[in-house]
Amino acid sequence: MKTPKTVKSNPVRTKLRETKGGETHQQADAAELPITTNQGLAISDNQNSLRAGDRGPTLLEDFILREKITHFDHERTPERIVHARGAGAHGYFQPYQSMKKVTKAAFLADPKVKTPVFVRFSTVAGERGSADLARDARGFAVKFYTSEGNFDLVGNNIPVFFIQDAIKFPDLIHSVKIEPDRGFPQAASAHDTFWDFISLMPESMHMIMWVMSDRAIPRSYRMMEGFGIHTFRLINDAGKSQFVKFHWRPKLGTSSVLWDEALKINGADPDFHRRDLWDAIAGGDFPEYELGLQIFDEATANRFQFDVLDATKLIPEEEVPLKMVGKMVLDRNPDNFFAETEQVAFCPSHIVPGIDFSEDPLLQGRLFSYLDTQLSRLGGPNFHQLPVNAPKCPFHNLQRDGIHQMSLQTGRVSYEPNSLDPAAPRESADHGFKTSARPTVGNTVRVRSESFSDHYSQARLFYRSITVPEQKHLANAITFELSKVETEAIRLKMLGHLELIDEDLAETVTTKLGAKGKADKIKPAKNPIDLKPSPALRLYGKTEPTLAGRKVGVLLGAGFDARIKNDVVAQIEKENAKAAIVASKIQGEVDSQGEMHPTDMALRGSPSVVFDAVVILAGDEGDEKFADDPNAVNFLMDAIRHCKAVGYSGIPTLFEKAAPEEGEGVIDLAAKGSVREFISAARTGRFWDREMEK
Ligand code: HDE
Repeated sequence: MKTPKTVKSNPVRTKLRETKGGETHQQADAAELPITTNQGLAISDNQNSLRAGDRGPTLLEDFILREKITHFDHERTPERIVHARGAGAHGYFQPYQSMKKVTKAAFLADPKVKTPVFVRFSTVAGERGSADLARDARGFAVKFYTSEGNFDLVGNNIPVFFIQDAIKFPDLIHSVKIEPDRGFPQAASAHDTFWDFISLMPESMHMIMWVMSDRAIPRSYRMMEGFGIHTFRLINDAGKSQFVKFHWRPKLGTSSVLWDEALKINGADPDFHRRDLWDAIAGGDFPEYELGLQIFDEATANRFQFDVLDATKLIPEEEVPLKMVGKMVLDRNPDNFFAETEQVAFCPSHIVPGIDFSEDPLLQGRLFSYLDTQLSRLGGPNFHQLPVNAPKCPFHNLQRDGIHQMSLQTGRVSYEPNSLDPAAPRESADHGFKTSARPTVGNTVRVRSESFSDHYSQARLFYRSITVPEQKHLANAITFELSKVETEAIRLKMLGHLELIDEDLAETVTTKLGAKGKADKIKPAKNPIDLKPSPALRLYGKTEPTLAGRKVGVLLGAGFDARIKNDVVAQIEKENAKAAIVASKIQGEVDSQGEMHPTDMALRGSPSVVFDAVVILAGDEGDEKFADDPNAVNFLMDAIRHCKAVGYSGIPTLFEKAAPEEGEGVIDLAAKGSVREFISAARTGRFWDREMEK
């Protein structure tokens, strides 16, 4: 991967017009289209409104001013009620082999065919301008523009959800959003209303384990998994139906940040994830994900101890392995954030022949919600005509008119059947979507099925399957969140739930809260059972260590050794990672020979939390200066605290001030072969033994 060079300014038209006031008037050349109004009228002066005299009032007659300001006044559309903050990208999906045996979906049928996609990653709770590193689930929504119409796989980065029935969704979201009287906290679940709701929702406990784990603070959208969550159906040509769960697996492996890093990243770069995705694609390092399917039949579903229609449960991969069926590559940034990322409208009911829904009551509710919300968010029933939403295959029907109608709908006939227009669209029994035949029995009831009642076994399964550092982070996260809850009764109820999940976890959190012996006793609807741990649920240790796609901060101080710098940068780039050169001054830093080296970032705005590993190089002068600079001291101190690989040379005084010099993953780069040693440490990622917070 190439390290970015200093950005040059674009050339601009320099022909200026003389004015009395000295304002800038850039002029279009004779051959260029001048700036115009929305009616195509060329504008002669885009700097001054029409006024009665040099210093007089502005005239109502100024239609150019009014048009421009009116349009500006209406630039914002309502933000999404959930998933308001997101980042999007274009790309394609390509299957590895034909999946015709199990599904007639065309986009899974031919390994030669690339289907265009648009993906939007998002946080759930925060508003549009909130910070990226909130503790939250992430949306992972993919629109496949298939030859048979759009298929939207609107998933999250966590394989289960908080609730079992759509009727609880408004309550869940109201509880996690800003509290309605005070208007805070923003993009944070650490407050009373959220935990009050959760403490009364035993069904949420499995999801709580996931959102309190490191999964909820991913390192990058490029390094997180995705899940369709619900059970869906696959239908083949013969009409045979099987169940399926959808999974995305990132090629770069999964990785998260630590909570202390998340807090600091939100200050240093609130756009951390959005920028990371943009920069990777712009630099030609295209994010890639594999699509995995868990396919199983009705008989298998009936053997599970839980109900496959219950979205708070997952199917361990050890029981139904993933079949990897294709890859998705994101290779193009949006041209316009608003037109594409903001206006894209995903909808779980956008489906294609070969895929069908299940009776999961959460999914069934979603089938209503998305179109409904888009009617108000995008202002009318024609948002499907926006370029990012329109299918790339032909589509035509007899729906007519409506606000923002963009197509010129011709002809006399707008109904069907008709005998007047042989060319009018008509139904197709052969190619049309057919809902799979499913038996339905029973009275109309409002009940929760007893098969949904085990709320603790899979929560326990998750906690007992993850690695020890992940368990520790999870306990710390619950402690952090519950410490922010003002109402004691809510905290004690939550401790009661934790006791049912895992005694050690409950004890750790109880001790950290100082609430020994105070937990509520909770009577579960069904007693939890011990399930066989599932290593696939771990974040770390599932994939080979790699530095690919990561960013190493190389901090230079005056008098550094250029030979080491050049060697380390070359080896980082060889790993398909990025080296970001940091120095106290953005203009650059001098090496031991007095030569100036350009810089990508200034130390003041680039704490080590924005990097995956760091290198610090200096001569005597630089070392002294670093030791006196709190930014440099924090840079090293945090890199050590966050268990990152650290390569260094010539900074004994800085070490004295900031951290011990010894430790696994802390490598002196002056020694022979040590740069390779550093690269191998950086591939490993974190040295958990160094973690100070117990
Ligand atoms: Fe959503 N969800 N959701 N959701 N959801 C929306 O649709 C809703 C749920 C998800 O990047 C909204 O266009 C209900 C589960 C993503 O544009 C809204 C229920 C999962 C996105 C809505 C759920 C999701 C949304 C808001 C409970 C993971 C962002 C704006 C039955 C499988 C898509 C919009 C994007 C967005 C409703 C639960 C994923 C209000 C009623 C479970 C990734 O329609």
